[in-house]
Formats: sequence, C-alpha cells, structure tokens
Amino acid sequence: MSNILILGGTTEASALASALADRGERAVLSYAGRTGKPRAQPVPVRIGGFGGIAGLVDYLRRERVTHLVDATHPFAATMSGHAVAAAQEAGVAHIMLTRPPWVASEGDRWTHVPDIPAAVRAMEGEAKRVMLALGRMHVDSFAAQPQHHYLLRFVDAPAEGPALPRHGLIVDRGPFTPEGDMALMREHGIELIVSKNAGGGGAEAKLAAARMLGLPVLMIDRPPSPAARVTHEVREVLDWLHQAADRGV
Ligand code: 3Y8
Ligand code: NAP
Repeated sequence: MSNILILGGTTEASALASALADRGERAVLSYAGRTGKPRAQPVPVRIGGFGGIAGLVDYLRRERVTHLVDATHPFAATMSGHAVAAAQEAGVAHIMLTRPPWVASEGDRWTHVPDIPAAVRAMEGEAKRVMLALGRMHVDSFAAQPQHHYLLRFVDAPAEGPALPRHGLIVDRGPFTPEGDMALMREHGIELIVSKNAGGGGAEAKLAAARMLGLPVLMIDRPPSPAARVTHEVREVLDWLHQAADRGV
C-alpha cells in the first residue's frame, strides 16, 4: 500500500492531489505555511517546515512514506534540495513534478536576468511604473531602486507596509486571467513587468497581458534544480507510482 507525501504549493500539486484522491490513494499534501488560508485539498494537509533535511527524514520514517513527490514551485530551491537528500537517506522513492519554463514567443519583449539581485541591478535608471509580480518574500530587495512606482500583488495583506516609498498593493491569489491583468496594467499605467520564470498556467496571464499591450518584461530565470527524476505530467507521476509499487520500493 503506497503512502505518498506531496510537497505542494502549486497548481500541479493540487491537480495531483485530486487525481490521487479520485483513485483512493493514501496521500498527504504539505504546505510551508506561507499563506493564511491555503487552498483546501481533497487529501489530508500538513502545514509548516519539517526542520531541515533531518526533520524531513524523521517525518518520512515516522509516517512510513513510500513515495515523495516534490511538486513545489521552481523557485522553492531549498525545499527541492532537501527533498532529494532526505528521500535518498530514508530510502524513499522520489520524483519532481514541475512545469517547463516559459519561452518567449512572437511579440514578447523579454530581458532575462539570472536571479533577484540581477533584477534589482537591472532596474537602475529613470523612474518607471513597474508591476513587481514576485509576491511578498523578495519585495524589500527592490528598496535599492526607490525611484520607481511599484505595483505589488500579494496573496495576503501584509502585517506592515512594504519598504518601498512609492507602491500600490493588490491582495489577490492566482490563477489570474490575461484580461484581468491587462485591465490592471492599464489602470496603473504599467511600463514594465518583473516576473519569475515560474512556468505553468497559474501565473502566465501577466505575460499574455504584457504581449497584448506591447510592454517589456524583466524575466528572472530559475535557480538550478537538483539532479532528480522529473516530469511535467500528473499522468506520469501516477504511472511512476505503480511502477515503483510493482518493484516494491
Ligand atoms: C503557500 C497556496 C493552487 C496553487 C496556486 C502556481 C500558481 C496561483 C501564481 C503574480 C504571481 C507568486 C506567488 C504565485 C502563483 C499559483 C499557486 C501561484 C505567484 C499559493 C499558496 C502558497 C503560495 C506562496 C506564495 C509565495 C509567493 C508565490 C504569490 C495557497 C497561493 C508571486 C510566485 O505572502 C507570501 O509569503 C507568499 C509567498 C511563495 C512568492 C513570494 O516570494 O512571495 N507563492 N502561493 C504555499 C505554502 O505555504 O507551501 O495559499 O493556496 C499557491 C500558488 N501561487 O493550488 O491553486 O502554480 O504557481 N504565487 C511566482 O510565480 O512568481 C503570483 O502575482 O502574477
Ligand atoms: P524554499 O525557500 O525552497 O524553502 C524554505 C523552507 O520552507 C524549507 O527548507 C522548508 O522548511 C519550508 N518549506 C518549503 N516548502 C514546503 C512545503 N511544501 N512543505 C513544508 N515545508 C516547506 O520554499 P519557498 O520558495 O519559501 O516556497 C514555500 C512554498 O510556497 C512551497 O510550497 C512552494 O511550492 C510555494 N510557492 C513558492 C513560490 C516561490 O516563488 N518561491 C511560488 C509559488 C508557490 P524546513 O527546512 O523547516 O523543512
């Protein structure tokens, strides 16, 4: 009998949880606890860190997890590194369920930067109206470029105001729509969008909106991903689970 731990926080993780619930598989979805009211799931949910690699190894052993599916966001690099190491140490089958990076298409005006600090450096220059669609965790880095007016979008209302002298704040969770993001960009006179290369469908609306409005995008490339088995398809995770089970792992 499989006992699956899904490291969640993405559209793909939720889709996998639904597929496993439909099949009556035993699974738990794990959130870090970054948001106040994470989306309800059709499988049991646990919330909070494990306590590093050692904490995750203890959890895997204590809960007799048989399969670990890392379906975290491509920028959740620490969690993904811990998952590979802990699965190895605990002898638990491991796979990453992620989504391919976005690739610029006809009409896109993207400038790629390797990481958040490079994005901050690229913001040198005269004041602009910028949609900083990075969520809450990295906003303070942009205080180094206070000349811009930033439009921020957080999942939850922050306890205190962001450390940016000129900003507007939207509290909303995705998935978003191109029409909604176009209206937002027009309403706020946005001249530049800053985005992580998250991939997937839940955050790409802003890219379609930028393309339709002919706006430039500063695209932050993903951190390196650990060496591991990777798939982009829920179907392939289900096949893997049965193969692994057949092999008795
Ligand atoms: C807590 C769980 C689902 C998953 C939905 C996806 C899509 C909507 C789009 C913009 C970009 C951003 C942000 C974003 C999206 C999905 C997905 C995705 C981007 C929730 C969720 C958790 C989080 C954490 C949150 C971060 C923040 C990032 C907002 C739930 C809603 C910007 C990433 O306030 C905070 O501390 C928020 C932190 C990490 C990045 C940041 O640096 O602020 N996601 N987002 C997860 C946990 O606790 O383990 O509350 O239900 C999940 C989703 N957010 O099941 O439907 O699949 O990516 N999330 C980015 O891509 O740049 C918004 O505004 O255009
Ligand atoms: P991170 O920097 O890679 O991880 C930092 C620490 O947070 C981890 O070491 C772990 O703590 C804890 N953690 C992370 N994900 C967890 C999970 N699913 N369950 C339990 N603990 C978790 O992670 P992050 O970038 O802060 O992302 C946190 C969550 O938000 C993840 O679920 C991710 O999928 C989701 N998310 C992130 C982004 C983003 O842009 N980063 C976007 C959308 C969704 P311990 O060391 O104590 O175990």
